[in-house]
Amino acid sequence: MIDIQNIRAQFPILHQEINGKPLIYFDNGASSQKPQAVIDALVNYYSKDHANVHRGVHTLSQRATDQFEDVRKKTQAFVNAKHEYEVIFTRGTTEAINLVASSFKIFLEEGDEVLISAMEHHSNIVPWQMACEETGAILKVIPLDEKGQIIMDRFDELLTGKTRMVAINHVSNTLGTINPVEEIIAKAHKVAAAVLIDGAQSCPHMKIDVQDLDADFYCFSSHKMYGPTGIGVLYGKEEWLNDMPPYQGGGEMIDTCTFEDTTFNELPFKFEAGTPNIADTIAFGAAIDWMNQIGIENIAAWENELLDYATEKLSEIEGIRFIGQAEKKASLVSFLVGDIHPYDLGTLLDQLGVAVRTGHHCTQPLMDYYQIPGTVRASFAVYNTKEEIDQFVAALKRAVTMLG
Ligand code: 7TS
Repeated sequence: MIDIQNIRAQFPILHQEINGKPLIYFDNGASSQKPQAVIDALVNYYSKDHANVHRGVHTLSQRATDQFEDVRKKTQAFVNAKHEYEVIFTRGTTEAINLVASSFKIFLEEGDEVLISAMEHHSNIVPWQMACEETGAILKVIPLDEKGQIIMDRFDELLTGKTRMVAINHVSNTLGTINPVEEIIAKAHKVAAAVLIDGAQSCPHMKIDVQDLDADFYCFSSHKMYGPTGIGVLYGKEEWLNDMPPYQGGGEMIDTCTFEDTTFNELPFKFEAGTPNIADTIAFGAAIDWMNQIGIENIAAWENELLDYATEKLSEIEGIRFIGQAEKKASLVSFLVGDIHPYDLGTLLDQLGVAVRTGHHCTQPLMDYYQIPGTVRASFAVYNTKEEIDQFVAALKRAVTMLG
């Protein structure tokens, strides 16, 4: 069991009023708030330990390097990667996917196929479109059923000997659907296709074991996991990462460099050109410690309770239409009410102190698929409460009355 009041007390930002009302923060899918431990880690690092990493003999540089590399070990343990050097630090999920899509091009030839699903975030669509455009490979889209789940029979048909890559989100940021990635990975491997899992919305909410899943690549962002912005992770299997060319050139990623020729550094440094985001990486380590201390199973259990409670309470609202009703869902509700525009609902909710996201959630093709302009999305984190959901539903009822 978790002590919700103790957890809330650790998030300074939550204790304020917005438009004269206590803040209810339900935009965790976009970015979660930060506990004091993470804020302190940033301040402590800059106050006491800052220097560039991997290059100085002096004490500060060694301290910074030790702390930075320690986070790689924590990340390795967090997702159960086999090797520490399979953890590549990036700016976030977006950069992690771009890195793979760019470097993986060497394995793509004209007529090869890349499979994505109809529920992908733009960051797991556009990099593949770019890679396909350059190589002549073909992007194919796995359709969804009316509940917002991948139609596995269609996936089975689309997966062929031509498929080189399957790129799928673990949890949809718009629908909340938890995809059967284990099954998808096992099937893809039977045709020797690689699988990239976009874990931006799963890592904050559930236990991830990349070895158990047998994922080739797994991408996630610190800022959705109670950590800072500007730092994320690409986990990649050693075999792939060794065969892939570097994404960017620069300092740190070389072994030897002359004007004629350059040889590349070993993993993970081959993929980490330039001075990394040291401070935010170290504070991300504090976020991992914080999540471990609460326990990812406890986080998941509480958020599932919030999800069930919110779904039940929202169902009372006349004219509500849930977008995304998968059997297995994580931590968010997306909906429309009657023909009220989601933007209008979001604006009124903000007046009432409730932060939700409205719009297409960077999944425009998915909105086109459902033929809707967007949704209102309430996404939960471990510090949210049932009382907040009650207040949110009451605020929504008021907003609907005013707009109806
Ligand atoms: N993939 C998914 C499934 C996401 O939800 C997001 C961000 C990204 C990738 C990109 O992550 P980034 O950290 O690199 O930006 N999703 C959202 C959202 O739902 N609202 O704002 C950002």
